[in-house]
Amino acid sequence: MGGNNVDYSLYLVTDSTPAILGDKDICEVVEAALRGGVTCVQYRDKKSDTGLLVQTARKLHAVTQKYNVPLLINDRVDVALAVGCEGVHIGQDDLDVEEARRLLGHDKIIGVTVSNAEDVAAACRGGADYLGIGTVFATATKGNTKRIIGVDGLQRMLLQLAQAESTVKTVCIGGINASNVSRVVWQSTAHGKSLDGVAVVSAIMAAADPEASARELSKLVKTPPAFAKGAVTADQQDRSPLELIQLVPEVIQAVAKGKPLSHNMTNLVVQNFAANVALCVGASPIMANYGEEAKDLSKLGGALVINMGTVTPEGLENYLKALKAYNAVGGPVVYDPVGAGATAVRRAATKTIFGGGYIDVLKGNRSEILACLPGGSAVQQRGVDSAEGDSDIRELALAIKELAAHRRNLVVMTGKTDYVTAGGHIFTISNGHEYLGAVTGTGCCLGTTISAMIAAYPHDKLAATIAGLLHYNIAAEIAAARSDVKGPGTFVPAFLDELYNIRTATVKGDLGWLGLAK
Ligand code: 3NM
Ligand code: MG
Repeated sequence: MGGNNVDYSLYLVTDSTPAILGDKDICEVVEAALRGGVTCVQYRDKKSDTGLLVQTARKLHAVTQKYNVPLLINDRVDVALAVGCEGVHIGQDDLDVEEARRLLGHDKIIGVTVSNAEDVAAACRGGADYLGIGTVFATATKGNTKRIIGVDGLQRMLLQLAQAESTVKTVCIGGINASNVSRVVWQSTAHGKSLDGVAVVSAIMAAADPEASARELSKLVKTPPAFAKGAVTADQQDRSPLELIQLVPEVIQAVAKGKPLSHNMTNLVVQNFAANVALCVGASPIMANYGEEAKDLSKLGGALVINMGTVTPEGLENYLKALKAYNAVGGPVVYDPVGAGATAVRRAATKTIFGGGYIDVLKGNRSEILACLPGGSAVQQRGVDSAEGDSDIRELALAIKELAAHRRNLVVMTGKTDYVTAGGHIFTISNGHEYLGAVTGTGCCLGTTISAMIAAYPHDKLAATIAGLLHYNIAAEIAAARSDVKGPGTFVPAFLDELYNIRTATVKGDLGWLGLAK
């Protein structure tokens, strides 16, 4: 079969429409892209007649041959045969792979568009050389795409291929550009079968300088994103609860010592409470909802909390700006999808945020987390009260483990018992008190607490997150047991006291070195 030695890493799909190509010459754009580092070219033109297709394809082939890069033709086996180029790319609505193979022979490359498990299985059975998996993100370039699969859908198909021990090559397509390419490639390596490349149309064809755009994309495809180095490792996940609990004082001390910035983009209800919680655990809070500010704030070594408790269209734009700013420098991000399942707006906003960047820690109650599961969830929320549903908890726990593995992040699911996983073990924390569920904003302030911990202890976000949960819940237990606490109202100030007291008690030890050699 053809195509085994093809470099698919930066795959250019052409577009001849005025909206994308403008008045530029397609051969000049493709040549510029090849100079920039494109490794494979597909000529895609849905409108021109056969004569013009063959003529243009011949010219393009002369260009790609100069760079020793394969040229594939979209849909048209007849055009590929006439031109003698390296192969075709066929969509689900076009002729089938077996037929294309019969016409082209075994030396030519055949790629197939796939967007679900059945497509993948059929394309592999048919003997496709590579799969174009999409549509990853909504894109203006192809309006009639059947489905937007997101990175989750992409990962599910890669997992399917890994399980089938398939050697088929893969690229992803749809809305890939310089701002998301390294994250998509990195998140896609979660399951042992990684992408062989990314396919783009507008990011190069519509660029003012196609050569520079191709060069940048080519570099980004090969470079892990800034936040990759802070992701939880397999070894870190493999620790026992005992090993993790021993790290808790160290994390609390790191917060006290580092006084990290906790940058909260949070809802109107909890701003004041969250700022006080941040102070009590030892962080420096800033409540800054304006996205433009995030670029500067992201450089101060803190962490960002995105809490969509009072989401608005403008707010969502601000979240995305801040998310990109923190991602760019590898600054940790906590996302609290408040009420995610409650309304269509919130479900869409959650999708937009996951598509817009990398989240280090996803924290929510059961119904919020349910709404974040890939493919969406039919479960509707009554409101934003902490849901203590009776859904099969084991099934949910396995779902969050898979969610964390897919996204390569941490998932915290709160409730009477809290669940924490980075895709390996599922840790459970059973501390806490029912008063936490009787006053507003305690879930949101937990997000703030976790942000302080991961900012201060960024090399071990699993231990940091667990330390945050323990600090928070044990403070609640101590506060609730105080004789001056009579109910939820008196609980709040006592809770702030005890968050503070745990920190100060943890860092009280005054141990130093004399500085002499052993
Ligand atoms: N095929 P851009 S999406 C040609 O999902 C094509 O199969 C898709 O354009 C699929 O890189 C797409 O400009 C267009 O988003 C991709
Ligand atoms: Mg097609």
